[in-house]
Amino acid sequence: KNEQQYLQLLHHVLKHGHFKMDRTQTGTYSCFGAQLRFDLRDSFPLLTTKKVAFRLIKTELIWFLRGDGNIRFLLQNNNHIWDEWAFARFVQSPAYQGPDMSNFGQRRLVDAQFNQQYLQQKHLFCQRILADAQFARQYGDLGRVYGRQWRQWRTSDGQTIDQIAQLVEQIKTNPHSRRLILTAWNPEDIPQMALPPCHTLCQFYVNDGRLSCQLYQRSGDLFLGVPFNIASYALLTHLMAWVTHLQVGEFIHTFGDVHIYQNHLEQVKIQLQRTPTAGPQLILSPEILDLDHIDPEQIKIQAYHPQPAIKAPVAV
Ligand code: DHF
Ligand code: TMP
Repeated sequence: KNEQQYLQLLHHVLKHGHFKMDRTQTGTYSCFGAQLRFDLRDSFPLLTTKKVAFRLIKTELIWFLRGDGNIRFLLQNNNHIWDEWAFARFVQSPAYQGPDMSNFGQRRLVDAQFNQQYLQQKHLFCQRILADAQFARQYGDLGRVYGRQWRQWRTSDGQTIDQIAQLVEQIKTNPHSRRLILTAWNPEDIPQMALPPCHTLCQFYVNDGRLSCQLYQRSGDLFLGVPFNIASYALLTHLMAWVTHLQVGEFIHTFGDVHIYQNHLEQVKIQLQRTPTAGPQLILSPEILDLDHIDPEQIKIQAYHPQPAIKAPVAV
């Protein structure tokens, strides 16, 4: 069963992960190398052992597919999952005049009064991104992240490559190709990214009229980010299959450093006590003709009956 594999990996990392201090100074239990396989034919792999906000997953993927790297579009869709990384850049810039926000990711977890200040400043920042297009251009941008690499990879002669358009074309005309690769890992651009891509590279594969996808994720926050990543790439596989007139096959999720943050241990234990139920169905509108301008309303999830959400702080 699909979700059981995820729970087994949670259990495995909890039991066998070695303690590792990490970039965010939170501390993780970590393993190197793991693989999950999700059969996409019968149901959609959105976890049922905790509620996962599909709305946020679809608007983030639509944002990638637009070639966008600016959080303004996310905020316009009431999606705040990337706020911290844009805010971190802003508070380090000379334009920021408010109270000291250095090391806010750590301080907000241990100092309630500071957390209030932080939430207020971040709220003001988001309001300004929405209201002021010029400010948004300057401080809403996360750099040359996923969407930019997918749709506008820069070449040495000043052109750009649209990897998504090329893939759609290749899957249609040359489905048995072994070169159906989508990569976000661009070494030249890494220094200009707010966060180097975690889902670095994926490959598509066609067999028996079914499209499968395998992702290599270099770094996986198993409790918080990975449930999003599973659903996001399952959705990408469905969308690619839709525009190339194929059925869906499998999503294979391969990990490098897969870890549980030390401050997610209680949450993980709660989740591991729960039993998964039948997964939901994905409904794509026939109005979707290309991947460039999908409306969130054109993607729906049906028969999703998850157990309650489990909150956890994200490490910045
Ligand atoms: N950093 C870290 N340390 N872990 C991540 O998973 C992560 N993910 C990023 C950017 N940086 C990251 C982008 N994706 C959430 C989920 C995905 C995501 C960022 C954040 C998140 O906070 N999810 C919560 C609440 C979402 C909400 O309702 O607003 C969750 O409970 O799933
Ligand atoms: P790192 O760049 O030091 O690896 O930190 C990135 C953290 O964010 C790491 O815990 C993995 C997590 N992450 C995900 O799990 N999925 C994602 O999609 C993103 C953007 C980050």
